[in-house]
Amino acid sequence: MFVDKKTFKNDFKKKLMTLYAEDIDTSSKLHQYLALGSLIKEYASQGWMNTNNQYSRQARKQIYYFSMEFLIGRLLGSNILNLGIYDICKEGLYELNISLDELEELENDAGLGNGGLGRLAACFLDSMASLGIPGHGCGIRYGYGLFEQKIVNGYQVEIPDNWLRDGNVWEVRREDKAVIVKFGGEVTMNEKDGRLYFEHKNYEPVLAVPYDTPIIGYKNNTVNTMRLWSAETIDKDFDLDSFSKGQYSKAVEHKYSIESISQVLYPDDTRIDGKILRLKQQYFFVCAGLKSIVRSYKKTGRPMREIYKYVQVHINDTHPSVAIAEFMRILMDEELLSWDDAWSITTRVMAYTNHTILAEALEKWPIELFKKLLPRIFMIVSEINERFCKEVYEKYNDLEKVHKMAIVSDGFINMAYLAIVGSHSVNGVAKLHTEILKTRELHNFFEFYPKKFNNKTNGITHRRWLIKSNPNLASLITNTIGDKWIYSPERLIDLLKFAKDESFKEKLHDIKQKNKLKFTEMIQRKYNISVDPNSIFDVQVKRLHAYKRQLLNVFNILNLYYKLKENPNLNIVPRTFFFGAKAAPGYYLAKRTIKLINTVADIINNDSSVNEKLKVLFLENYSVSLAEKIIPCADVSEQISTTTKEASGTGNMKFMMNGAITIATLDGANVEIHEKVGDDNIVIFGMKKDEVIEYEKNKNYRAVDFYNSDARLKRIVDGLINGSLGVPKSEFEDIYKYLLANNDEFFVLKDFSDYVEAQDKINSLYSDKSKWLEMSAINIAHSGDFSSDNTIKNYAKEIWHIGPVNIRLKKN
Ligand code: 26Q
Repeated sequence: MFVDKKTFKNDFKKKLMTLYAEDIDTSSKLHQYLALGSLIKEYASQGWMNTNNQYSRQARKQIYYFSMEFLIGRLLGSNILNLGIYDICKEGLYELNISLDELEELENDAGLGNGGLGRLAACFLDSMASLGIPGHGCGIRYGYGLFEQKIVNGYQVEIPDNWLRDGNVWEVRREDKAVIVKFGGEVTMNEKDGRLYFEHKNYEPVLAVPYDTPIIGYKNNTVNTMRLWSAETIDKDFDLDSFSKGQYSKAVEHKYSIESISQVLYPDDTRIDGKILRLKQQYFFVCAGLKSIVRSYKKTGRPMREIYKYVQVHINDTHPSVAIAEFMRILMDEELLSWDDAWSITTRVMAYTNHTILAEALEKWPIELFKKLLPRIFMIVSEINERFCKEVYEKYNDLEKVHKMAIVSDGFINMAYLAIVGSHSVNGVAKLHTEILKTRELHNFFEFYPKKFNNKTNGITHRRWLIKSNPNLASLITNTIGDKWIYSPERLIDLLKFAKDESFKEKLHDIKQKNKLKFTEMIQRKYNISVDPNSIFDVQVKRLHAYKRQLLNVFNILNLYYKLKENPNLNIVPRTFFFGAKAAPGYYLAKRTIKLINTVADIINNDSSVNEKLKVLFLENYSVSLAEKIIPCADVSEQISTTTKEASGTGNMKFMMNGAITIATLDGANVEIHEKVGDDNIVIFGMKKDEVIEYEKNKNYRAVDFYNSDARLKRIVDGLINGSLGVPKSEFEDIYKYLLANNDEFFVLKDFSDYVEAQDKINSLYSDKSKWLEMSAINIAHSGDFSSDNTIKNYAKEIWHIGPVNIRLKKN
């Protein structure tokens, strides 16, 4: 899109006036933000219409990315960037005495996700639009996103995230496109002319209203759509029946019970508890999404049996996997296709990505609960199961195998198995992860369907995570190698030639320092803590989970602290350890770990004998917008999960792209980062995959042996319960027990010594500034391969079989 500065300024002033009857001098910052957002959406609307028109005119295959989570973050800055008018807006506003940065800060993050999986969905939307791929998001418009985290006295406190309180300038409510979703009731079966008909009676209807958000491609006129569904009562305000009988509270209760379906995001990404509301959420958006897809497909007048040529539904983990049975229902009950035809179409339409191998995160639904809420869908799942079991039996003649692979077994429906059986593609999210799925977790299925399985290593959008969040680095890169990398991020590799160029490295250094300085000023203002911008910024930001091993990080810090106490002249580069992490509200151990980090931070930061060299900061409320600030400052990226447990990780890629050096286990995508940059440009430590697997198989790990044989560890672990941390002895007793009595599930004690050594190595590498900057440059150079553009190209080519559509600029 094109607009000149003068027009932009006028448009902006006019918006302020038409929306609020205000001018620049009388308007609040919030009104200025809202007016700007509304103007930017208007600028995008022509492209949005063109894109939609062109997609339907040309009958192009559409991808629908079904996800319970879209962790979009803020849109103002990235929308302006993608429209290609960032400088115009920034300068224009500046001339009006307004800071664009400041307005961007007023936007509430759309925190409609827990972490990696939700953020991946957001990066994918950005990449699909930017590559001109007709791909859209389909999900839930939660009234409340992931909770806001406050730290009170070192503990996490959760506050509801009322992200819509100031309105949402980006969305458009499309009441005209609402559909009805049916829950509960009974299904009766009738036969007519040799065909079975199913009638769903006494169900509870819920109105699903879509809200559309434009997803703007980078300077390519493409504007795709993220459609999020909101649950409402059919009778708009109240249950009119109860209302007219004077049963007011019943009427209101009914309204709230319906609306609760899209009210909150489940804040847990680890242990699954089979709550009926969660299943309601899943079926709610899946059913609504598929209805709207089928409706728009039917408008093209093409026969239903060809829909697989024009529609791909991608299932983001098992959460939307009821889509398989729901699509079967539509094709059979509504479109009157036979089972075999419906099945062949469904499996060609659906594709599934697996994001986890942790057993406790695999979704299973109790049959009784499922059947009651979704009676017809249950019948279909049962039929899919029976037919599949028969196939397995025919192939292997082995009932035990059938039992192991059954979709419905031991009282539960195994959603991963349903997703595999009902899709034409099953992918893992990093090479190692896919390998583990194939050889272990899903081995039986891999043997049965070898061709379905494939790997698609995750990626991140370099537009948000480099161009937008680290503009000075982006400029330096462009000044050094030209701007081809912006459209072809793999061209970042051209930077390799400059990895030994002193003048380039000096500039790289200056940019990092500037970012760090800006961040420390913010910390000073907000928390009144002074941080040395010349210290090493060592950052671990991600969800808090035992397998991610924030504990290991804390133990190294305590070790360093004790060493410094013993020898205050210890020659180390000053270091600041940053943590950012939300714990699931019911995850007790994770919450204790937050308290531990804050307790250690308090001790260290208030000990003047060490705090010139060592500081620890827990950053409250880690979120997409905070990530955009901290990642460009990082010198060291902590990716220290127990090997085999982190499916991929995506934070690791963001840090690398911003020039941090990674300290890592060979887990998830760290393996591929290591492959690219080589031994000299990453610091690897810890157990290897086979070692973890061996220990788990033989059950012969003894945490207590490591505790007994390493005096440093003993001191640290004992410190948890002997009062030396200045808190009641009971405070960290459960962490202590978890490590010793419960045998340290994630091998923190085992990897401790190796990790300390790796951290020493970081210290000495950093001391050689020139070498460090060379490593940093090499990491940036290789990071282009981890752009989600690359990932999406692979999905498009190998799973969706689709190419880009060139959206023409057309003015109406
Ligand atoms: C499921 C049922 C009930 C309640 C919650 C859930 C639930 C919600 C979210 C289960 C899992 C999640 C999120 C998982 C997740 O974020 N996984 C991460 O996905 C990233 C993208 O592929 C990977 O990089 C990470 O390694 C992986 O942990």
